[in-house]
Amino acid sequence: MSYSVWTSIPLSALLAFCIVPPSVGNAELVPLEIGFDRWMYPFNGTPGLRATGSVFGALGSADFDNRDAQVLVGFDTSPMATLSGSRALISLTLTVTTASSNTFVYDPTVDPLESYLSDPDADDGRPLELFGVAVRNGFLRPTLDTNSTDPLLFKETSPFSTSPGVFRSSRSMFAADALGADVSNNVSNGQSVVPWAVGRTDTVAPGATVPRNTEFRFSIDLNDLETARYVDDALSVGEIYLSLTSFHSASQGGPPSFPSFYLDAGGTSLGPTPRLEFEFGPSSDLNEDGSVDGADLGLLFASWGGTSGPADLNVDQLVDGADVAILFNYWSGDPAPISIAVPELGTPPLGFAVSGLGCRRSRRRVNLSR
Ligand SMILES: [Ca+2]
Ligand SMILES: [Ca+2]
Ligand SMILES: [Ca+2]
Ligand SMILES: [Ca+2]
Repeated sequence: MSYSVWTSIPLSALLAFCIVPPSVGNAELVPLEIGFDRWMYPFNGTPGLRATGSVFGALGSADFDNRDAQVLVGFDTSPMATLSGSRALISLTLTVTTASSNTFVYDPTVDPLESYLSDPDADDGRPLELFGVAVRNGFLRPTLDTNSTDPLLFKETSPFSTSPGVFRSSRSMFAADALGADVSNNVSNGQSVVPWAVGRTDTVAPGATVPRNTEFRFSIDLNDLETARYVDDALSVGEIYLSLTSFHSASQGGPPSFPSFYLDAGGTSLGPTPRLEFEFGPSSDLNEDGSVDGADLGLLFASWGGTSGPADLNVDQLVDGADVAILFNYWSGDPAPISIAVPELGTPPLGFAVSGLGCRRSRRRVNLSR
């Protein structure tokens, strides 16, 4: 079995930076509406037209994936092409809304692998887990274009598998880690995997049943460098895809015991459809003259140690070296600095070393700071 992964950014390009926790202040929020949704389940007879999509597992089955029913979502990120060219991405959150009524119990934390094998589950319920996606069966990547006739692009209505009657490890598009490895059977493979986010809500207590129209938010962990690379590549291409999964149990003919979520039903919907919210910090072009250069660096240093303002590029309530790193990442002046003596916190930035050419941006990039 082979698969292709839809990422290509050198990890080295990201190592000097990191993402900070979600915050407010000078941040700019960009919400995106759903552009692709697919209930990725072997017996979905109306792909691309579903009003809802459910997630559940099939542990112990030799025929079906452990993460049997998945919900795939995609978004057009092109509206952020300009923003992501000068600002650090500081948070990324997927929101989905339950269409199911009191069919499952809220568990806000990852359950250890052993709890799916031999150990008892320490807390009630199972978490909702979010991953990236990858494709196989000859597909090169997904597409938002539902009218595409390109056989190399997986769209909402593309076949679940190109192997008739084979359901395990054969789905054409699947939940994957940031390197493109299929995580759909991690339990039977004995692999502990870390989801990119777990669904959380403030309106239901852990251990309580979840009513219809409950919003779940997935705050994607951008501190993970591989995940950040996946997101960065998606911004470059202009499309991002994610997979929602869980190990809730399901029994044929029995009452629902798993979550389902509103989808767009091919253009109509019965409730709030999935949305994705990008949060960017302030522009590195602090003086708004169209260039990120020494003048902006000077303004940043003038704000050194401050706890707010546009120079706090990662919106962590402190102007420090992390913000300098972000500014360098978007440097467009000439020459670009490649080394700098960053002052200690609280110390006025009396001087810095500039040498050579480098650090010039040639593409959008996710910024990372500590
Ligand atoms: Ca848990
Ligand atoms: Ca649990
Ligand atoms: Ca400037
Ligand atoms: Ca900062």
